[in-house]
Parts: sequence; C-alpha cells; structure tokens
Amino acid sequence: MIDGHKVIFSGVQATGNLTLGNYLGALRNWSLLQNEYECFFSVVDEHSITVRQDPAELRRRARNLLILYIAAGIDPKKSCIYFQSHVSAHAELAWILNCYTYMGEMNRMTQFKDKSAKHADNINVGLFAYPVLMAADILLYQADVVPVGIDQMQHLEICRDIAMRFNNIYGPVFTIPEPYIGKTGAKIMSLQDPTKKMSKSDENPNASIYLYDDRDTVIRKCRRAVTDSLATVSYSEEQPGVRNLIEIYAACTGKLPEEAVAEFEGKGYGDLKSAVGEAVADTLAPLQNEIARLSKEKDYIDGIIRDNAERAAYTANKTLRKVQHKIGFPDRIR
Ligand code: ATP
Ligand code: LTN
Repeated sequence: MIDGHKVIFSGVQATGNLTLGNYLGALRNWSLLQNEYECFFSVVDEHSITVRQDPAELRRRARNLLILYIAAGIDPKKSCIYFQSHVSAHAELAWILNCYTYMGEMNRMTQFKDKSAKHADNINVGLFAYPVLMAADILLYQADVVPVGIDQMQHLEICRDIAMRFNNIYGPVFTIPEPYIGKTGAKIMSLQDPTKKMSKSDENPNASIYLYDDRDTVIRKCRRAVTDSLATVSYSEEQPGVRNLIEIYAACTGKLPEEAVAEFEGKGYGDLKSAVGEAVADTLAPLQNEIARLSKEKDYIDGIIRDNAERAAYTANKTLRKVQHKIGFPDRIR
C-alpha cells in the first residue's frame, strides 16, 4: 500500500461496444476515486475469452478500452492501468482459488446462467469459473474497495466468501473487499426494455447508447426510448422507463433524481427525452474528443502499457508468493 492509502481494484471486459451504462456505472466513478485511493484499473482481456473472440478485434478493443480509461480521466501516473494478460499472476492465483471454490457456488451465478443461455454452443469451463478469475484480480492487489455497477454484486460476494475461506485456513492473507456503488448511474436500464439493464451485448442497437455514438444518434435513441402512457414525470418503480431517463439525466448533469423530477414537473415526455439526449451528448462529447486525441499518441500509450504492467506485476507477485508459500508450494531459491 502506498502512503497508507486504501486500495481500489476494478476492471472492464474488452468485449462489445461500451455503453453509457458502463461509463456511468463504473468508469466515471473511478476517476473520482483516484485521489483518495491507490488504484489498479485493468482491461480484463482474460475474462473476454470466455466468449469466442476474433483475435484482431480483441486486440483492437483492448487497446481502445485502455485509451478510454485515460480519456475518462484516469491519470496513468496516479492509477495503474494495464492489461490483465500482461500480469501472469492473475491466471496463477485463479488456478489456486479454483481449488478453494465449490461447484455449487458457481452454479448459482446469474451472469453464468444468462451467458450460457446466450452462448449455448460454447458453455466452456472458463465461463463457469469466471468469478474465480475476478476474485483473483481483486485479491492480488489486496483491494479494500471495488467500484462496480449493481450487476457485479453477486461476483463480489463470492470473492469475499473465497477470501474469508482462505484466510480461515491459512491466517490473514487477503484483504476482504467492499463494493462501491455510485449514488447515481449504478444500474442504467435498456432504452427499449427498461426492466433489463443496458448491456453492450444487446442485439437491438436502439436499446443502448454507445460511448462512440454521435450527437444525432444519441438524441434519436433518447427520443425513441420506451416510456408509458401515464403522462407524468416521476422517479418511481411504477414508471421504469421514465425513471431510467431521470436516472440518466441526473447522472449526466450531477443533479439528484428529485431535482430532475422537479425540473420536468408539468412537462411532457418529449421535453424530458430531448433534455436527456442533450445531457448525454454533452457528457460524451469531451470523452470522444479525448479518445480521438489520445489514439494518435502511439508512443505515449505504449509507454503506459509497458510501465504500468510492471507496476501491477510487482504488487500482484507479492501476494501470489505469499499465497504459494502458505499453501505449501516449495519456496524459490534465489
Ligand atoms: P455484457 O452486457 O456483455 O455482460 P456489460 O455491459 O455488463 O457487458 P461489463 O464489462 O460486464 O459490461 O461491465 C463493466 C462495468 O460496467 C461493471 O462494473 C458493470 O457493473 C458496469 N455496468 C455494466 N452495465 C451497466 C449498466 N447498465 N448500468 C450501470 N453499470 C453497468
Ligand atoms: N466481471 C466484471 C469485470 C471484472 C471486474 C473484475 C470488475 C473482471 N474482474 C474485478 C471488478 C473487479 C464484469 O463483467 N463487469
């Protein structure tokens, strides 16, 4: 731990087109936390191959995601941003933790159930054991806090269970992590079915706002968002479509949902949708400009990729060696 700061770990998979949900639920919070914590933010490319990937496309997406981290305000001098596949300790600890995780625990994971239904032709062991790799990611860095969207809570819970089980057998090896869920934007819903989360793997492109969507597309998608026939603006469970639009508006403008509701009192859904569209486009524009600028800075990005992987490996290997010693693997001879 540096300067007595607490540690944060989080990651996003290098798959699909990132959505507004990924940004508001995860990435945006990261940059806000980096001054108070020692942070490790990984592009978790090893998680990505639980679903079949085109190699060239995976490489391109992984690099673009790392650039997006920086564009979203993560300072690579303060926070360590790196590719998971460049730090071999992730896969090594995951193997060990597999041996401390029960089949029954993994069987309960809702993401596994959803993804295996979606990819019925490729239900591989990696997809099943995915939460163990995620636990290894977090525990390697002795993370105190893990900022994620609500959908990842179940995985975080299992990570805590595995860590406690290990500590009970071998003594205090791992820090037990806590989730960090942002006040707004923790679960952005689909624009076409507001009972489902906005997801980068949704087949309907109108359901999600992608971070690379231009202004007109964003405004059009918001205008087409599914609402209801109640014709009143509220932030209640009975109006999931309207509630989601208020949530997005609040998250993009920094207002509280109640303030947003007050602003649209007496106005129609058309006004709400236009305002949401403008607010989202205004949020994405600086991000997109920064991505375009950074994409041209090849040497700068390459330097970050190299240096940060070394920093991450140093911390990760310290935990890995401790674990290996505790479980009885022969010590290395120097
Ligand atoms: P997929 O739909 O393919 O499973 P995803 O959109 O859930 O992917 P992930 O890489 O699994 O993307 O998630 C990255 C981060 O974004 C996680 O912290 C996750 O909790 C958060 N996140 C994803 N979708 C949303 C959403 N709709 N609202 C808020 N946060 C989200
Ligand atoms: N499983 C997460 C991505 C992820 C992650 C992590 C998040 C992999 N390892 C460690 C936080 C901490 C997802 O699908 N969103």
